[in-house]
Order: sequence, then structure tokens, then C-alpha cells
Amino acid sequence: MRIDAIILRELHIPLVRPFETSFGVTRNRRVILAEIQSEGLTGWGECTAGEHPFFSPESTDSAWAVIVNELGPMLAAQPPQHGGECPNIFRRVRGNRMAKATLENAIWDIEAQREAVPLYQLLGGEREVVPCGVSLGIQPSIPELMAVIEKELAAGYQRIKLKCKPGWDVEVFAKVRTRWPDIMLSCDANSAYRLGDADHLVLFDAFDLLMIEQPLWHDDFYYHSMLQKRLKTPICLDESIHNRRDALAAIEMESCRIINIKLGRVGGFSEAIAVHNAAQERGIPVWCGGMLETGIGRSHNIALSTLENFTLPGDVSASARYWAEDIIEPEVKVSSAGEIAVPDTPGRGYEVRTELVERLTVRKETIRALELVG
Ligand code: OSB
Ligand code: MG
Repeated sequence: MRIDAIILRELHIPLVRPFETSFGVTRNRRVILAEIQSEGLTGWGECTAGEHPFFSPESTDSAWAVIVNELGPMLAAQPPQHGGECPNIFRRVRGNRMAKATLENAIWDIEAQREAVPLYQLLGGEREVVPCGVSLGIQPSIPELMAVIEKELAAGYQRIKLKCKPGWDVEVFAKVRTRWPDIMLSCDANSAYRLGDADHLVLFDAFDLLMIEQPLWHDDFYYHSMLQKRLKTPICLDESIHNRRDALAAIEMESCRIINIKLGRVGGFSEAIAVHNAAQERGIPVWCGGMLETGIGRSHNIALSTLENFTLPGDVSASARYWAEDIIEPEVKVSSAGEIAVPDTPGRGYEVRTELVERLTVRKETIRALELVG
């Protein structure tokens, strides 16, 4: 494909409510969007890096610099025919997967439009509806958490995931389980514990959790495998899994029994599909994580979630849980059965509200192919 322009924007958007994890609170998102123009078509990609390098080493500012200085020029100098060629184009750049995914996913978006197929079909997905759960941040008090859970269950969500950390765990799970003995419940520690906490983590087994996500170090497989031997509750890895090899190592070492796939964390659709396939071949279920995305990243998560081995409800939920106004149209809605209906129109299946995008933009850089070659 010919690449006519790569337009990078940073948007500032407030969340409708703060989101607290073991590593901090997010109130306002600083989101990078890539708009790639190619032969009359426009593909969009969203960078899932956080405002600070707390979840992963990448941040909004690091990703901006890497896209503008390295990845954008590489892509313009060597335009791909398919999204799947992007990892090879970017191979000299180490890491920086969220930055890479921003561009790669926009190329897949263009390719789906060019082939006039829904993005999910281009990826090899089959599901017509995607099962949804919610990820609930740490709340100021247990009664406030109970009220939030009640609201999300009433909305239809199939699974409740509780962010946890030392001091916000077993007491909370006990209260929730007493009130709702049968709901699908899981937790996510974002690396808040150490192997020395194993005796405490064993207590989690009493609450019939679907999984405990990333209890230990963000870069670890070995200590998770030691911990998994002691737990009945399946461990799910998020932060530790960057690619197919990581997934294979974690499965081989029995560091986890479930994998959370995030497009940004693994560097885009190509590697996400590779992780999905590796897990499927070994009988390990996967689900799609979220990174407080706008509708663009959300639409890509929905398309990915249609692949066969995404058998567990993901963290991909309705636009209105995050934004007063989403930047796509229609916004993402979740049915009373806790499902998102996958759009069947060519491309990502949601229009981008370009005027709103423009209004939320705080910086913008246009990279034209001609200026980059040479
Ligand atoms: O660990 O899954 C995580 C948000 C930001 C960073 C890390 C995580 C999360 C979430 C939110 O859990 C999921 C969402 O609702 O988008
Ligand atoms: Mg997580």
C-alpha cells in the first residue's frame, strides 16, 4: 500500500471516574492516536501506554518519541501490503511494543477496509458476540465497592474483576462472596505481592476465584511457577507476557493456567494472534485485557476477542464506563446478557468522530512519506 501520511495526535480526555490499581490512580488519560492515510483510506491506531511508566516501561511521552523518530519513518520508507509485515519492518527497534502496536493496528484497519471485510474476519475471528466482564478499581471503602458491583451485575456483566493489593484483598473478597456466592469473580494484583506473601495468597483459594492475575513481579515466570504449585486458584499472567515465546515459557513452566492478551503489551495484532494460537494449541484459555482505551483501541480489542480461544469474558466493556463522549460512533454498548455485538461492516466497524478528536487534541505531528524517504 502507498502511505500518504501518518498523523500522530495526543488527546487529553478525563475518565468519568478515577481508576485505582496497586500502582496508582488514573484520572485523566493522555492518549496517542495514529491516523494513517493510504490511497483514500484512513486507518486508526491507539497507543495503550499509560501516562507514567508504571504498568510497563513505556509511557505516552516515550511512545510519542519512538513513533515520531523511529517507527513512523521506518513504516513510511517501507510501506507494507499487510499488517502482518509490520513486526519485520520494526524489528531493529527493541521493545517499545505499545508504540509499535499503534502503527501496526492502523495498518490492519486499512487492510480490512481495502479488502472490504470486517477487521475481525481479517484476523481470523468467528465470534458474533463477545462476552464481557468489568475491571473494578480499588474503591475508597467496601460499601462503595459493593454498590459498584451491584450496578455492574445489574447491567449484565458476566464477570467481576477486583483490583487488589495488600490491605485490599481477603477481607474484600469475603464480603463480596458472602453477598454474591455464585458470580464469576477474579482479582488482579498488578504485581503487588512477593513470594514471601505466599501463605497470605493461599487464603485467596477460599473465595472460588476464576483467577488471580499477575500476583508477583511484572517480569517474572519462575516465582509465579513456584506460587502456582501452592495455589488451587489459577494464576493468569498479564504484565509478564510480551510475545509468543513468553507465552510458551510460562505455559511450559506452569507459571499460569490462563493468559490475558493485550494488543499493546504484545506489540500489535500479529503477535496477539501468535500468543492466542500458542495458548490454544496447549489448552490454555485466553481473554482480552483492557488499558482504559478510547473507542479506537476498544474496537480493535473487540475484533481480537472474536478469535476462538478467547473463551473467558474480557475486560472490554461499554464506552460509557470510561468516557462522557467516546470518539467513535456508535459508542460501544453492552447488552443485558453482558455481550458486545461484533460489527459486521468493513474495517473496524465504528466511525471515528474526527471533529471531537480534533477538539481533544493537544499536540499533532504530520509525517509525510516523501519527507521521510531518503
Ligand atoms: O492490569 O488489566 C490491567 C488498566 C490499566 C492498566 C492495567 C490494567 C488495567 C485494567 C483496566 O484492569 C481494564 C479496562 O477496563 O480497560
Ligand atoms: Mg492486569
